[in-house]
Amino acid sequence: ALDDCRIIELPQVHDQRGNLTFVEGGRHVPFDIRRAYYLYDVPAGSHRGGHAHRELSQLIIAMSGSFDILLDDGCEKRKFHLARPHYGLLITPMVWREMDNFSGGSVCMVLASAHYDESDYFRDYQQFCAAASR
Ligand code: T46
Repeated sequence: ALDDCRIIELPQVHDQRGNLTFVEGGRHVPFDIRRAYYLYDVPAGSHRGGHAHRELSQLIIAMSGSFDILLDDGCEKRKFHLARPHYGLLITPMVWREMDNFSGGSVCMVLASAHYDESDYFRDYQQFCAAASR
């Protein structure tokens, strides 16, 4: 699953008025978009994430500012830095994620393949690793 996680470059339309980026479900992301949410007013030094999803796929975009995301499939870890609104990080199911190093004023937007469902979360790392190694 970690090999399917990747940075996706999104289309950009530039003109003298500024830039425009768009994301189409099933086209720029390999899922239908069922939910969007965003993290903002994140205090310096905050850690977010610390969980994995059974079924959910997501695209994470730094709409403003920057932050780091560490992905972990239970065997291998990979670190990404997001800093531009026309790149998104695709995270597929069964990948643990941790987010930190949020810059001041950063906004993290997430496009998700399903509505919010707490039963889709692994919030315990040992339980996640046990399930991931099965
Ligand atoms: C993820 C990272 C990037 C809702 O009620 N609806 C929602 O759509 C979401 C995402 C969360 N919540 C509630 C659940 C918790 O009581 O908001 C509270 C904080 O959620 P959480 O601690 O999961 O937030 P993060 O920033 O650690 O994680 C979130 C997503 O949950 C997660 O899927 O990948 O952002």
